[in-house]
Amino acid sequence: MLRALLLLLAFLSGPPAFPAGDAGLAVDDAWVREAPPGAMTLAGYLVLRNHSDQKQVLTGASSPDFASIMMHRTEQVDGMARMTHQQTVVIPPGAEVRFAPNGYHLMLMNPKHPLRSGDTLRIRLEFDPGGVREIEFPVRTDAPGG
Ligand SMILES: [Cu+2]
Repeated sequence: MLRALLLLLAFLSGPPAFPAGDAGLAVDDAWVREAPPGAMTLAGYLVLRNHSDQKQVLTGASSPDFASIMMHRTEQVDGMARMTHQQTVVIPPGAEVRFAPNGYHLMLMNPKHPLRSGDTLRIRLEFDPGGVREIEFPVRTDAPGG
């Protein structure tokens, strides 16, 4: 709620509505789900909003806290949840793509140290043509507002 208010205030304070270099691409509601100790993977979630009139493509992600990060999508196939690797994720002009449980997620592989609820980590997202964005992901037990 406070965050929404701050965003509204930022918007009302006049142009530019988006910071220089933003390229009309907003990244919101980023979080990582806390996993049991020793877990080899964690899942990261966020919302990508493309306010521009050109397609944006998420082409990769990385973080010093993980050996690697992949984009996955969970889909129901014959009643079974199945994760498929996504080489890229396209955000069409004017559209938003939600990374959320049971859908798209960042698959965070092999954490280099324990991550507990309350920690914050940084993940580098690469967009074409939007460029590189460093996003803070709080570690939580459940979705923001959920
Ligand atoms: Cu996955």
